[in-house]
Amino acid sequence: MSDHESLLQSIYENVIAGQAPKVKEGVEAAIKAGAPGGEILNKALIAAMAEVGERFERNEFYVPEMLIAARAMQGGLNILKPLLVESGIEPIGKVAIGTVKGDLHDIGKNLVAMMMEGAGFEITDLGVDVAPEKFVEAAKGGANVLAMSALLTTTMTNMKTTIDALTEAGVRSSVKVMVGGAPVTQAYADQVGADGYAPDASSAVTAAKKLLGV
Ligand code: B1M
Repeated sequence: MSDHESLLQSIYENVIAGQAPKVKEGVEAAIKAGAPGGEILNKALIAAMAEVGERFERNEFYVPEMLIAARAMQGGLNILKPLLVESGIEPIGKVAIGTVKGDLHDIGKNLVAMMMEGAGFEITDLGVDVAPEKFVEAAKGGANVLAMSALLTTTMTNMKTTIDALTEAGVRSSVKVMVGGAPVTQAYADQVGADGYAPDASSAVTAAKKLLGV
């Protein structure tokens, strides 16, 4: 195993074990050793969370283990952020992003926000458990794109509720709506009347640019 690979492997294992300080050290060491940010993200951090999800499904992990793994991953992501985000560029559009009502998962949403910020969008992060009215307010406040994330099959339906609220408030046509998150598909996006869908953070950037024609 090369130096890079063993560093990535140890980050992967420490995310699963929820060892936040070791994940931070590992990400710092991998950056210092010249590992590309995309590899640290995909091969170590995201791969580890996928494994955590599988262990949860097999009843080998419970919510507390998922939570400490998520915290460890978020710590690693924060260190990686400067590599994923370039600052000082003129905004190419305003995006308000949030995880829909009832849903507390924020890692994917944070990653999408980081990548969009890196691509030159101005980001307003509405947080998690975002009520439809908050998205409506963001649309009224001048956002060009509303980006909704959902990780639960039980909360993805709030994407439709939010789109309906935008229509009722008379602002649906003034804003582009993008949806994403593990259970969300292009077919679902079409079904709820979203303008765009992306399966991951980097294609979310491409989709948002396409929606705004930039
Ligand atoms: Co939860 N959880 N969780 N969880 N959790 C899942 C989602 C689950 C699939 C696990 C499983 O069973 N295998 C399952 C959902 C099942 C379902 O709905 N069918 C589940 C469950 C059941 C639950 C609870 C109900 C558990 C319980 O309490 N019994 C509970 C719900 C709480 C709530 O939200 N109300 C719960 C709680 C939690 C924690 C709080 C412990 C923690 C979240 C911590 C946090 O986010 N701060 C947690 C975690 C960590 C997970 C897993 C393990 C990992 C999620 C993650 O961060 N992935 C997850 C299993 C899994 O996904 N394998 C699971 C990494 C992240 C980078 O990926 O978020 O998919 P993801 O984002 C991707 C893409 O989806 C996409 O880009 C991102 C980067 O590529 N994307 C977008 C995301 N948003 C986008 C928006 C876009 C475009 C692309 O445009 C707008």
